[in-house]
Amino acid sequence: MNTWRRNLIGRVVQISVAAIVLATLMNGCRGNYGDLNTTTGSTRADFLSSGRTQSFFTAIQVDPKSEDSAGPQFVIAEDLDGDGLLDLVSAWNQSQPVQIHLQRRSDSGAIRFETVTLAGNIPVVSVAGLAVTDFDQDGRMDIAVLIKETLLIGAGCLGSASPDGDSLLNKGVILMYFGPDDPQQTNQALAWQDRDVKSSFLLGTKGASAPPEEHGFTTMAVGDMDLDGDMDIVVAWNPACSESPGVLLFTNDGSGSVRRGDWTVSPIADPFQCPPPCPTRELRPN
Ligand SMILES: [Ca+2]
Ligand SMILES: [Ca+2]
Ligand SMILES: [Ca+2]
Repeated sequence: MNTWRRNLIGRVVQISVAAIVLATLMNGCRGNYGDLNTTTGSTRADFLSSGRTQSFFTAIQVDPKSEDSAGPQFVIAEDLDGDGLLDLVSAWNQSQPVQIHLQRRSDSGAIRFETVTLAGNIPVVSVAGLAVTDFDQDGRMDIAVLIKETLLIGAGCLGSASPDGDSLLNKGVILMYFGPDDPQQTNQALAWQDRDVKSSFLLGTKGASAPPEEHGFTTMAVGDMDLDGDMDIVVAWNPACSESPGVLLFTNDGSGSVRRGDWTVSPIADPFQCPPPCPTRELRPN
């Protein structure tokens, strides 16, 4: 047998062995997911009944199943009650726009969540953002939800009188919930104090049917933008007033003004639309 034929046979044997080993490993690693959705009698059980998924993760439903008709839009993990266990906050397209899910542990370490729904005085159709931080600097976590569409009328342009807008447009606002002084009352809905950011009652384009990523308020970020020690809010806004910029900065004068809802709103200058002298921006090809 010549050399090239021996090499060919050797390579075929190597490939065959590798294929057998790979097939064996794949078969051994493949899970049986046939029972993820099972029917017992007249009861159909989905994967939430067993917790099994087609992955390495086990699933549990955090919010009560009876509450999930509106569908959560945003969720954030934060320790709300200071017990060292991460809790969850979710935002929903409904007039009770915020749910807090407090993590509890059994003696054996099993995780469950105690859900509390936070309502407000504003009718809510859809939400566009969620943030959790200590806005009023009292050491307790607070919640801000960016509401894309309320049933209230806001201002069409910055600095204009409110209400002055078209009822068919998005009517947004930032709604805040201040955490209770006593951590033991975190699971008491009435212990959370709600307050709207007055200057955020603003109109955007399109109506309530617009998706969250389009028209009116579309997203929100939080940080100490002016470095004065308190948290500020930045939102993206597709305004009804075509001359208004689309990114707004909300700053405050400290705890008292935050609690009253008195925030100062400032547009972030658009270098393509502002009058001279404008911030410069160089456009260069990559
Ligand atoms: Ca906690
Ligand atoms: Ca606080
Ligand atoms: Ca600040």
